[in-house]
Amino acid sequence: MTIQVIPVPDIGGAEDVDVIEVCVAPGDAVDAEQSLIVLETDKASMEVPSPLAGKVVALKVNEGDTVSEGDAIVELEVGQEQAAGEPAASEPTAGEPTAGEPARVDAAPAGDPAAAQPATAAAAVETAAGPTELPVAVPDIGGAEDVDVIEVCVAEGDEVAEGDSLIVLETDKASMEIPAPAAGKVLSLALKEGAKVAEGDAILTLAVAAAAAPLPAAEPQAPAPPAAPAAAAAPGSGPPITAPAAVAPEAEPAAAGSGDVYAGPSVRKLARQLGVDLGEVKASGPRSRHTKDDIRAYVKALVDKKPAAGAAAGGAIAPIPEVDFSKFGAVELVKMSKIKKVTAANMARNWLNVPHVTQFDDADVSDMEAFRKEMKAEAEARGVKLTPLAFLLKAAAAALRYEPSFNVSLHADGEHIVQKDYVHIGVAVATPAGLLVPVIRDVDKKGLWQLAAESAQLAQQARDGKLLPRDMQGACFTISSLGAIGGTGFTPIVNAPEVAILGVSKAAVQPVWNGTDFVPRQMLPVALSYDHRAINGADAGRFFTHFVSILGDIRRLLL
Ligand code: CAO
Repeated sequence: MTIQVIPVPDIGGAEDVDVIEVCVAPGDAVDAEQSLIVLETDKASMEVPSPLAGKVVALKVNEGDTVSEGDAIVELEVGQEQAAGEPAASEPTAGEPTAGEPARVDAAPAGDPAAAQPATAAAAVETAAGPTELPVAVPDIGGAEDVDVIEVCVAEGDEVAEGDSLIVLETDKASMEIPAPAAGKVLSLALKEGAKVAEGDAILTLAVAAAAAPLPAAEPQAPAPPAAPAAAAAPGSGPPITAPAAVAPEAEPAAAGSGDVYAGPSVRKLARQLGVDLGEVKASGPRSRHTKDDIRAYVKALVDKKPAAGAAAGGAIAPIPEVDFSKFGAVELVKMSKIKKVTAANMARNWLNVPHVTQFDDADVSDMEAFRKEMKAEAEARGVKLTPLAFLLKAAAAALRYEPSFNVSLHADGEHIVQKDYVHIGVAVATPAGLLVPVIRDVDKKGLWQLAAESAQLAQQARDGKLLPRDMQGACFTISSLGAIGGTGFTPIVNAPEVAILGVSKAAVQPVWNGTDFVPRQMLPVALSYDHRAINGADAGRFFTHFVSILGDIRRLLL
């Protein structure tokens, strides 16, 4: 067993290249050709495979480091046989590739200037004056043949700047963007998405200002650097322009990097900038490739769902899981009415924003009900139906005046409360379209007949869909009565920015202890929910006791 240091191979002379992924850990057994790290420039990503099989003894780079050719990646414990047959991996021989060079070298030898030569024989065309037509061809891509064009980033007529991506190529090991060698206008495209290309194949023709046309590469560099022009010829002076090489010509085109994720370097860069794990993102591109739009959609969805973040820590709301109910039986999707949707949103808003406290009590409405029945004939004569609601409105208005801390709203500035000197009360009305809350104004100034008439009229308007927005605005407090329907109690949700709501259940005769006997009394269960930011329990106790005492003896309304 010997220890071999595996260095960064020839990466086309690129310096300070980002290590975006370390694919192995100390103790891992790796096969020859297994990826050790993934490197990424702004134009290309590439995996660096292990030249030898062995066991990782130590990591010499971390994710986020930058590396250049020759920097140590890992220490590998390898068998004698392998070690003997290979040149020392710690001595990278970029430019002198040999069978044992620890970089994957599938292309023209790195030291061969031909590797950087313009690849096609097409001639650039110079016009006498004005723009020059500049054919742009696929640069040296490490000798790879039949490479897929997975994206054409420009269209005919587009203006491009030097360095803008023209096309994206992808093999099973790498994706690379081919940048424009010069600024100009795309005159014609020579290929489409899905085409297969090799070095020298025409990409497009650019119209460039003569002065902007790239100069010929005097002496092609060896090896051609990954992000610099591989070769350029002056228009009209012979060889065509190849687009700048986007990836180390020696490097086997790089892999996606994380599992089955396929994405171009610029997409990966965007993902990294936003801290997005591409493995989590749904790919919509051809052959399940990730696009920038996929990342944007993913981030947008996260932002929209923001309250769910941190749910595991108990700091927010976890989303309710989506369930395919049809697995359990017949289902039908029924469209929600607009009112139901608004109600749902408002309920969730109020429930989440308002720290609710609900107090319960039973009002002895025996005398009130006796009085109401006495008034029945008179009510009929007036064309009014006198229900408990008018009494509830009147008692609530009196309690709001008695305990003004209930007649407030919290100011949005968080510094003030808004104390109201009017008493408008909303009444929840169940309608076929959903819940509506018309508002009766100045309840404290109106008599029972008027309140009965107005509430009946507004309830009817609500059921007929004839309420105007102003009919539903300005309430200080809400009454939600399920008394005609049933139930012994419920906890109503405060209708913010109001700070309290009364829930009324069904009155029933109950045995009540009067100190000596159980006597049958008509008891009305009531519940008071309030915003505990605005109202404290003692205030609520006073309000509720006063309210209940009025219902117990409506003569108190005169006091
Ligand atoms: N206990 C026992 N009986 C009651 C009662 C109570 N708390 N409240 C009303 N009743 C009786 C009425 O006296 C009337 O009986 P009579 O005809 O014998 O007098 C009957 O129930 C029907 O009353 P009503 O519903 O016509 O009139 P109302 O004034 O009591 O209520 C309204 C009006 C608009 C509040 C009601 O129609 C309504 O829509 N309630 C539903 C509100 C709602 O959905 N709240 C929930 C909101 S949160 O989800």
